[in-house]
Amino acid sequence: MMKESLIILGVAGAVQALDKRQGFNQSIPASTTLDGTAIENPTAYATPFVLNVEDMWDLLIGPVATAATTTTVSPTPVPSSSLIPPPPLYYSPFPTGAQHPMEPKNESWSFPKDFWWGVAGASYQIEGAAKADGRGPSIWDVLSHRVAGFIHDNTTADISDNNYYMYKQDIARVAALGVKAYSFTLSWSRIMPFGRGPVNEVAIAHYNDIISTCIEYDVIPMVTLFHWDLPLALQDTYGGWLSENIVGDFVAYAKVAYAAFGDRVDHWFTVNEPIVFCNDYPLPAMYFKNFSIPNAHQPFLCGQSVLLSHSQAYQVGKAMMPNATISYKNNGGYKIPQTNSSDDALAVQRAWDFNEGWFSDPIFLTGDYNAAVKAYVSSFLRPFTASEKQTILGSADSYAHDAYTAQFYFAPDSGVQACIDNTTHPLYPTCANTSYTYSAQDGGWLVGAAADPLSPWLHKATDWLPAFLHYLADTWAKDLPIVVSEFGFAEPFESSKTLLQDILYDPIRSSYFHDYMRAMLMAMSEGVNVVGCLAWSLYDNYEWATGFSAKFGMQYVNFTDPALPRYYKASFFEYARAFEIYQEK
Ligand code: GBH
Repeated sequence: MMKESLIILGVAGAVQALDKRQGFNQSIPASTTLDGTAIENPTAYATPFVLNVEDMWDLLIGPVATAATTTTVSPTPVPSSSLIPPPPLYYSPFPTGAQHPMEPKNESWSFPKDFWWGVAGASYQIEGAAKADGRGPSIWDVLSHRVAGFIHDNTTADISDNNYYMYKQDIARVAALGVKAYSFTLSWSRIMPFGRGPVNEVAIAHYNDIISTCIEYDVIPMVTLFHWDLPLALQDTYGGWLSENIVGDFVAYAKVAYAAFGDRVDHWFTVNEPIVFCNDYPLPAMYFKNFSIPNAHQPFLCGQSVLLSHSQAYQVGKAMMPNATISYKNNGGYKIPQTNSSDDALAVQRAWDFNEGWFSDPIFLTGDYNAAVKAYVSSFLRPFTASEKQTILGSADSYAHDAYTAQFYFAPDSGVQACIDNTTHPLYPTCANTSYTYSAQDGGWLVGAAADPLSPWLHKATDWLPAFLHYLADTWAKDLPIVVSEFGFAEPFESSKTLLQDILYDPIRSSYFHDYMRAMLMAMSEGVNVVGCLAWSLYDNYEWATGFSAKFGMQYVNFTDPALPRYYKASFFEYARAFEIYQEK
């Protein structure tokens, strides 16, 4: 246990923490002393409380559930009966057998021999073992335990897939289907319980064993340093990503990870989807220390810290591991103009500028923000120095994109320019409207089959993938390889299915993977250099604010059985089959 490190909370955080546990009644107004003298600046007073990691759990999170299994499970061999693929979804004019229909093969498509196809998961979503072996709390432990109404089904990821103890089985099961790569995230607050300071050697040993197990099964380990589970201590000490203080802490954490795992891990991602976690600011009021930064500025302060942190962690990583591939994960759907009007084209451009371009323009093109973002942020963000720009530019070895879907974009009713000129417009500053349907003139149909209603952003829009990949290549990747670092689908209403065999036969997710792989092959045959892809996700897991109610797994996990058994879904076989058919041997 980490006793040696101190966390000093400001008045608000500590009082609030005590308040929650003990029902303290703050009858003394914060702005007066006991003898009634007015205090000029009450926040200048800090508590002398010292919290160790156990205190943080007790005061700031509360009781945590533990799994039925809390020791590392040895893998059991996957029975060969579990490896029989399902009957196919597609009618074939010349079926050659129940399990192996003839698939018309396009002979001009192929995945090169060294193309790596894999599966991905992320620390908070899969690990469970929330308090085990000295892990410190992250902001997601607060969001799931404390923030009323934040999680759709009121669940936490205290146990989730119990991957912390079951990883050997998990790796054996993906290896049994021929998967070549497994992408997982380190939990920052396992490795450094307070995000900075002491390193937890038990956590290092744990991830070392995950990596060794991958190698034992001939699966390439790929590591993400940060997938949203920010150590709570960093949020409550200085505002987490809102403060540039995080840069030094992130780089120090990255160094610890590179030093521990860099001899066996060649593929690194620094941060997952900064557009998403930066737009999560401001965090819910009253549950985190409030640093009085205007709400509208917070995502961009976070973005600034991310660009500095990522780029420095990239440079340090390349110095320590010259042969490694280091990048970060972008995200966002393909943006289709809803009509061919010039204002819709402008809306599409601004949507790219304020989303992917916010990070990708500095990193891949110029070292600095694009003109649209710059016009907005220059009144409240300090400019990057020349040397920071130099560090940022070129700080990625591949263009990694979480490319799930596509949407239509169009101009606000008042037009794009009127929105740019009106800071109170609801779409300001991006000034782009978005829709999942074609225009009324084009029939008004949905862009493609809808995923689960709890993932309303997601549709099967695989027809647009070739255009999407060309766009990423032409705009940002240029000569660098492209990695599709996440893609996947939430089968509609899967959580209301009750029969095991019904759950395992997931037709829309299967057709998503079927068509996605062929769309990717088409783009590759046209010259787009995709070197690998990672399907989301290896199994059902904690879908953030949706809890366990939307499912992205290619394996079902029975969360009501304490043993948490895993089962392959049909879609996993569909994904694997694309490589049986198309990958060069
Ligand atoms: C990925 O993000 C995440 O990396 C992964 O952790 C997650 O499990 C997976 O997707 C599946 O969701 O509901 O309209 O506010 C994908 C990009 C960006 C998609 C944020 C959902 C919220 C849109 N995500 N977005 S909305």
